Amino acid sequence: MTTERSLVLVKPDGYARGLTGEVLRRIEAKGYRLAALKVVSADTDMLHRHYAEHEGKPFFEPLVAFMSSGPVCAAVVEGDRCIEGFRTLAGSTDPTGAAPGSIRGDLGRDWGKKVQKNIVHGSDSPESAEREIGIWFPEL
Ligand code: RTP
Ligand code: MG
Repeated sequence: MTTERSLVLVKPDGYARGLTGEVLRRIEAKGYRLAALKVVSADTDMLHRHYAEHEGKPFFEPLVAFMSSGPVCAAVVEGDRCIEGFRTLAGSTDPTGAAPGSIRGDLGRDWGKKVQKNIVHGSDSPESAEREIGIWFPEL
């Protein structure tokens, strides 16, 4: 077993569409554990830190604006290889190309626009997960 933690966000589009329960259901159905959970209105300082790897890219400021446009649900997900596992559950970044069966493939609909509203975020490595958990759950 390789027990990992991942920082998962239900982004403002997913939260506003009432998909939080569906995302959490899929996480639990897979066998991962919700180690921490809360609804947060993220400020731009948090989001700049969260998305630091994308600073300077053309989609960075619009992404920060989108992510601060409404509440998000933040979760610490725990389980065997759950970092890769959740990204598989999420599907590829662009909802149009995401596989059916995945969260983005089944539910994502950023029609005709840049890739932005894709329902969820999941950490991409153990290092990213610990860094991101520190931003979203400083109390842990
Ligand atoms: P995430 O970080 O949200 O789990 O998604 P990801 O790894 O699949 O995608 P990443 O490349 O890290 O991009 C972070 C988020 O930025 C938005 N994005 N917009 N070309 C674009 O306009 C563009 N590319 C990415 C998406 O919301 C993406 O999830
Ligand atoms: Mg990413």
